[in-house]
Amino acid sequence: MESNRRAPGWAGPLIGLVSCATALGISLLAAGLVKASAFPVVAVGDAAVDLAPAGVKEFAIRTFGENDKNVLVAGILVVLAAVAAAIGALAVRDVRYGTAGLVAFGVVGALAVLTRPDAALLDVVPTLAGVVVGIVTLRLLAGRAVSAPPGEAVALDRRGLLVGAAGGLALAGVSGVIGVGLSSGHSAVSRARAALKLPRPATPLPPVPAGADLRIKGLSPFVTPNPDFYRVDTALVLPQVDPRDWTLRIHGMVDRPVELTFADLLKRPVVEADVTLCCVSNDVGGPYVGNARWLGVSLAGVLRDAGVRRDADMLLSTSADGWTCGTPVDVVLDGRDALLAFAMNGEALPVVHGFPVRQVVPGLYGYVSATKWVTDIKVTRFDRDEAYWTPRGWAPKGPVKTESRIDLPRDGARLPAGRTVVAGVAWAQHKGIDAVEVRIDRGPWRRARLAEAPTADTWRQWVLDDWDATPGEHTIEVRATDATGYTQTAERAPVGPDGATGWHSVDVRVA
Ligand SMILES: Nc1nc2c(c(=O)[nH]1)N[C@H]1C(S)=C(S)[C@@H](COP(=O)(O)O)O[C@H]1N2
Ligand SMILES: [Mo]
Repeated sequence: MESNRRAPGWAGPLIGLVSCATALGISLLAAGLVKASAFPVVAVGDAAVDLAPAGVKEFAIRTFGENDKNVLVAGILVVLAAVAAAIGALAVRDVRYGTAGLVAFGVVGALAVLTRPDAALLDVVPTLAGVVVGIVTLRLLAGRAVSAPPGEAVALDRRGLLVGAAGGLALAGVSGVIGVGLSSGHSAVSRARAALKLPRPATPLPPVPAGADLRIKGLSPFVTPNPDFYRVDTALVLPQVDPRDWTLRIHGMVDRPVELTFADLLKRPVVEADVTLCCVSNDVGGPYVGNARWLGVSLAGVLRDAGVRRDADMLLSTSADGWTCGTPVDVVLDGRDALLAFAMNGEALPVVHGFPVRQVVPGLYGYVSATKWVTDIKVTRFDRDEAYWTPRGWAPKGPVKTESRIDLPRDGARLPAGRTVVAGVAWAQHKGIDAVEVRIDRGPWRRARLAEAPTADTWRQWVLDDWDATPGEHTIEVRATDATGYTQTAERAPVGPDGATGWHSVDVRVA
C-alpha cells in the first residue's frame, strides 16, 4: 500500500520548486508595492553583505568586480532552489514537513528584512505574502501527487500535477514581472531627477582646459563619462530618494542642529569643482577611480552654520539605506572643495551615484568621504563613533595614497616594433602630481610628459611618446611624484586596511 502511494522521484522537487517560485513571484509583486529592498532575497543578500567577513568581501570585489552583487544574488537563488526541491520532496511524504520548511524560509526572510538599518514593520509584507502563497501552492500540488483516498490503489494525478505546476509558474512569472516593473520604474524619482533644473554656480569653472586631455585612444579621458564611472557600494537595490522628501539632518556636537530640505540646499551658493574620486579597494593598476565635474554646495559652509564644537573631529554621515562613513572634520573645514553634490558632469547625479545628494571630498578615499544618498550627518568624535567599514578591518581614516597607472599599452599586449606610446593617469588628490616617470626593463627612469591639471584635486594624464620598442618581452613600470615631493616606492601593500601601494607594471611582447 505505502509503495503505491509514493509519487515518482521528480514530483517532490518539482512541487517544491514551483511553490518557491510562486512565493518569490508574489513577494516580488508585494515588494514592488512596498519597497524594492523588502524583497526577502535582497534583504538576505544585504544582510550577507553586512555580515560577511572583510576578507570575503575583498575577495568578491577582486574576483567579480562590479558584478559582485549579481553573483551574490545568483548564489542565494541557487541555495534557495536546492532547499526548495528538498522541501518539495518532504511535502509529498507529509505535507506538514513541507509547510514547516516554507515557514522556516519565511522566518529567515522576515528576520533579514526587519534587521535592515532602514527597516519598517510594513517591509515584512512581501515575505509574508510570498510564504502564504507558497504554502497554498505546495498544499494544492502535493494533493495532486498523492491523490487517492487511503485503502484504494492510487495513480499519481500526473495531469493535475503538471497543470497545477504550469499554473503556479505562470502566476510566479506574471507577478514577478509586474513586481520588477513596479520597483524599477520608480517613476516619481526618475521624473523628479529628469525635471531637476541645475542651478548656476556662483563662480562657474572655466571649461576643462584642452591641455588636460591628451586625447590618446585607449587613455582614460580626463573627464570620466557618467556611464563609465566606477560604482562601489553595499546596496543590492539602489535607494530611491525623492528630492521632495529628502532632508539632511546635521546634529550632534553642534551649536544649532539643522535640517535642510533640497530646496534649502539649492538656495545656498553653488560650487563647481573637478574632483577625482577613488576607492580604497582599488588595487595598483585597478579601475576604481574616475574624475568628474561636480556641482553642489560647500559642506564646510553648512557645518559652519550649524556651529561645529571645538572638540569634535568626525562627521558620521549616514545614507538613506543605513550605510555610514566617518570623515575627519579638519579635512572638510580646511578650505578644500568638500561638497554636498547634486550634479555630476552637467546632469543631476545618477541614482547609482547618490541622487539626490552625495558627499565629495577631494583627497579622501570614497569609504571615508563620499556618502551617496546622504541624509544625516552627526558631528562626533572618532573615539566615540565608528563608521561601517571600521569594525570590518579598514582604517578609520583614509587619505588617498599617491598612485599612477599605465593605460597604454595594455598588460599582455602584442605590439609591433618601433615608436610606441606609453600613457596613463596619476593622482594625488589635493596635493597634485608633479612628475611621472617610466622605466622599461628596469632601466633608467625617464620623465613622462604631463597633461595640464586645472587643480590639485584631479588626476593628471601622462605620456611617454618616444619609446622605441625592440622585439622581445618588455616590462613597463611607472611611478609618480606628488607636489609634496613624495615619490611612490616599490613597496607593495594590499588594498586593506588603508589603500594599496607599489608601482603599476605591464608586460608586453613586441614582434
Ligand atoms: N551610501 C553609500 N555611499 C557610499 C558607499 C556605500 O556603500 N554606500 N561606498 C563608498 C565607496 S567605498 C566609494 S569608493 C564611493 C564610490 O562612489 P561611486 O559609486 O559613485 O563611484 O562611494 C562611497 N559612498
Ligand atoms: Mo571605496
